[in-house]
Amino acid sequence: MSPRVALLAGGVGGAKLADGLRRALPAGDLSVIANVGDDFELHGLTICPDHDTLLYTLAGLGDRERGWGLAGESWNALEQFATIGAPAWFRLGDRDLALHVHRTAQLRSGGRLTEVNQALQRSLGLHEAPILMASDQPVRTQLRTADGWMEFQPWFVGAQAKPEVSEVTFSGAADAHATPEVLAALAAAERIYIAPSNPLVSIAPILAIAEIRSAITAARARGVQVIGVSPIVAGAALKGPADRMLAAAGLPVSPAGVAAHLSGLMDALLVEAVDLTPALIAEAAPHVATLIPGSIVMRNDDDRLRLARELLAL
Ligand code: FO1
Repeated sequence: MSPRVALLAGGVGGAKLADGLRRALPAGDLSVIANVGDDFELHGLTICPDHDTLLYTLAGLGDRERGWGLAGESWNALEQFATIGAPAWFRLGDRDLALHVHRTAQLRSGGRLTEVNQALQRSLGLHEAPILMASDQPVRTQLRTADGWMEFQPWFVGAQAKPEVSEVTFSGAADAHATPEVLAALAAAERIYIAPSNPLVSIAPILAIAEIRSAITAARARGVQVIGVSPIVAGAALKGPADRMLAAAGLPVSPAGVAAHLSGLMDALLVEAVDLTPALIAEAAPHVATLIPGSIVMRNDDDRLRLARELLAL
């Protein structure tokens, strides 16, 4: 019997593991708790990039090359945005745009973010609507750079994550509540996984919500194991700027840095087998009791399923 699972996840790396777990588990046994720190407004629309990356990936509709957005997308609206002098730095495809327009209209009619996004999931074939928003209230990742404070997407996409980050905050997190769906998923979870997403900007905003942190602590107190998957392999991030950000935070660019950032929260961290040296074990020991060697790089669908099964078998 496989355990009921809650997965904390950001965008691209999180979506790959979520896809593997969804295929490995019986329907309804996976809840994905999505980062909301990347969400923002553009063209007057509410955009939830990590939710949408999870949605398109789990629905089998995502563009595999980019990792985000829809496969086979057209870009007429984007070209027109550029022509009329509207922001075109954030690439919204035509069909993706329809989703943001509909979501925004639903929210304006009084819908709750989780319910609106779950309806979108069902409309695209995810009948059990497994993706839960960490909060229905805004929690926004903000980064201090040499140019001042920046919102997440203008930094990540607009400035290509180039400005060095000296501080990260999650505005709104102190007042944000976890959703009833997230609290129910964590209360029912028999296993909690932390995806190989950027710990500083994809996982940290979820954990910045005190009710989520407490629910994870409560789960551990009743014997639920919290197991992370390292987003750092052989001294580099699998994707994105996690390696540079760990270095800028004064942490080792290794699974030990990931463990230090999530200190005391995990029972075990799955690392690529080649990374598991006595030095790494010693460095990570104050922050996580166990490092487990595995094969964690997900290059294709088979890798996603293999990693999911590896995690479930632990
Ligand atoms: N990432 C980019 O690097 N460039 C883009 O223009 C871009 C557009 C975009 C549109 C919709 C969406 O759901 C995601 C999009 N992303 C884009 C990905 C997103 O910025 C990041 O992957 C996540 O926020 C980080 O997890």
